Amino acid sequence: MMYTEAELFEIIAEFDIEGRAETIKALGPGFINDTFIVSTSPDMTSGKAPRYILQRKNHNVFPDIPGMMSNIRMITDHLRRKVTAAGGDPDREVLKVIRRKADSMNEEEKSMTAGDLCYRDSNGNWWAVCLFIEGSVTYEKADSPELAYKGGEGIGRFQSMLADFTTPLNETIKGFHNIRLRLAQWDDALRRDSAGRVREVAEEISRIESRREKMLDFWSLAEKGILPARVTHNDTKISNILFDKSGNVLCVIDLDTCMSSTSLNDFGDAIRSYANTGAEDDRDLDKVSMSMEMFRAYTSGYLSQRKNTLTDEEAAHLAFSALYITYEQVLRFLMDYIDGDTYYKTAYPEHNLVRARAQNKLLLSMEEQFDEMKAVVDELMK
Ligand code: GN1
Ligand code: MG
Repeated sequence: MMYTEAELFEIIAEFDIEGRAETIKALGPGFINDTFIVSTSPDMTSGKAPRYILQRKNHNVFPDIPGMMSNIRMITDHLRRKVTAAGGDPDREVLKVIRRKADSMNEEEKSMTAGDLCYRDSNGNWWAVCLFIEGSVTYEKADSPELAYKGGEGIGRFQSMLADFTTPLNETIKGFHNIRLRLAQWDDALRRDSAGRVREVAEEISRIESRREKMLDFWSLAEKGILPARVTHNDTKISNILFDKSGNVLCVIDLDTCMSSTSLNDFGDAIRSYANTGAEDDRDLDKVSMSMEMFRAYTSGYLSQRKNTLTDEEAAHLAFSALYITYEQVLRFLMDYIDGDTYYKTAYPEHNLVRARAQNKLLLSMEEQFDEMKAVVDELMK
């Protein structure tokens, strides 16, 4: 649903931002939420005019938005303590969530967990706000091994700072990276064939099926606790990381999917994004492959922070996690195509199919280089 500018101004007025909102503009290519950037008029005395990120959180995807905001509060509070203790600047190095104005909240909101961090409008849509970090840079693609190294280092640090976080987190999306559950959804989608597209994608379907058992075997390691559960971000693609001007990771954003799971998800998803020589939705499959150079760079940045804390089982499965998450992504894009494009935002009718094919090409390239990937991990673990 589209909101008018006037409605967006009413929504931002619910939040305790500094100054008066001046402009609100749509931002970025997120597949799930709607994102806006809000500028404010400069404060008369300080001259400061902070900007904010206003987001409509997709409640079809996230059934419990207050529960999700509660996770985000716990995680960012923890990170703020860590960054402050290390002498860093918590307003730049941690996502800062903005509260509601106390006097605009009703009794129900006041009694809700994290009711002070989100607003539900009269259409039933949920909104949240965070501070925009000035001077930060984002990338849709890693343009150099140096950047991939820094990205790996940043995710490694994020995981290290959260290593002693023990409060249970809400499961914001049930079984998010659980391939057993995804395959059950997949079986249902094939049976339903809602959009009548199953026949058209028979070849793509058989590729998913041929890898089913291998992927379930990996996931059973997480189910049995052989791979330990840790705080994970679950969406570590490069565009969810803010870098500073010198290419260091400032801060990890988009904390909506932070949950407890195997930390290998975050490694695998990052490789899926950083090491792809093409775009996630490339139509030109010749452009898509996994760059060994980027794989090595990201992995060395990551292991520079995590080498001494990963268990032997985690280290042994690091390389496979890239195949696992890429497979899951092929399945999710294809399943959404089969369902008639109900989950991901799409720019054109066959977008999800194009995405699935491009991710499948990436998966093939990873499979071809799998032995080498494992050898790189072993070498860097020494
Ligand atoms: C979605 O919203 P965005 O673009 O950060 C998705 C991820 C996928 C990604 C594919 C909640 O992330 O899981 O990997 O698209 N997020 C959710 O690019 O489903
Ligand atoms: Mg996301």
